[in-house]
Amino acid sequence: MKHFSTFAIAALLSVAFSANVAARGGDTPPPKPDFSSIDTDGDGVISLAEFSESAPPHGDAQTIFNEIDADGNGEISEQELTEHKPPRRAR
Ligand SMILES: [Ca+2]
Ligand SMILES: [Ca+2]
Repeated sequence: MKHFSTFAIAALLSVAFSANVAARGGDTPPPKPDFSSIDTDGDGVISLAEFSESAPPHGDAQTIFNEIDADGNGEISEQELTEHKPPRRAR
């Protein structure tokens, strides 16, 4: 029985590890919003409409948009997107 348990745990760990790797996409970092991919009309700024289409499903697009739009002019420039940092990861 002990032998079986060890095998079962090893199998479970193996599955969990594989799932974790698959979820993270291997060693590649998580996809970061790319300015050009959000700026779909290519005018150099991200409008709320463009942002809403590319925004993550969680959270309110307007709220997140306002956080990134540092100068509050209703458009996100590439600099504003680049300089915006999520609250977490603060060192
Ligand atoms: Ca645009
Ligand atoms: Ca702005």
